[in-house]
Amino acid sequence: MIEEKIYNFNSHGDHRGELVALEYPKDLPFPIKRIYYIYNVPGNERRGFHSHNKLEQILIAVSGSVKILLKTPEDEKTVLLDSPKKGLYIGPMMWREMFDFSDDAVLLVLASREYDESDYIRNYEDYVKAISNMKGEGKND
Ligand code: T46
Repeated sequence: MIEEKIYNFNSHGDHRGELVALEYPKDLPFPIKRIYYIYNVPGNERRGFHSHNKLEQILIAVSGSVKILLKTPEDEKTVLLDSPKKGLYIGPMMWREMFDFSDDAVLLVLASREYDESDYIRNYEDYVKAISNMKGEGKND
């Protein structure tokens, strides 16, 4: 069963507005090696459609909202990101798709590793095979 891991960040709010500060190891499970953000996504577009071998990430909707589908061969779960105070952790070997971006959505991603195309599994059948190989290897431990 997929159990999403949500980080609830502290926001320093006063009459001037809000500020969220994220530090490793106090607030984050890994030191950040890379940051990217996704915006201007048409509401009917879906992105992602891949898994990562090693990468860990935290996704934050710093503006607007977006839905994240987390999927394994056995299960799937949709998580709504709609607050700059909420971070969704996605670890290795989890299929993800992002969809239903609001017009004002900005999806900020904190990543544990530098960009490396060879870390991606972009074909779902390859992903299912990789999971099944991992389970096979586990049986011999
Ligand atoms: C993920 C989800 C949540 C780079 O050159 N450097 C980068 O660090 C990244 C992330 C992407 N790119 C290039 C590679 C492609 O030519 O930007 C282009 C779009 O990337 P992609 O199609 O992989 O974007 P998404 O939105 O499908 O997926 C992204 C991340 O790639 C992925 O790691 O988990 O967001």
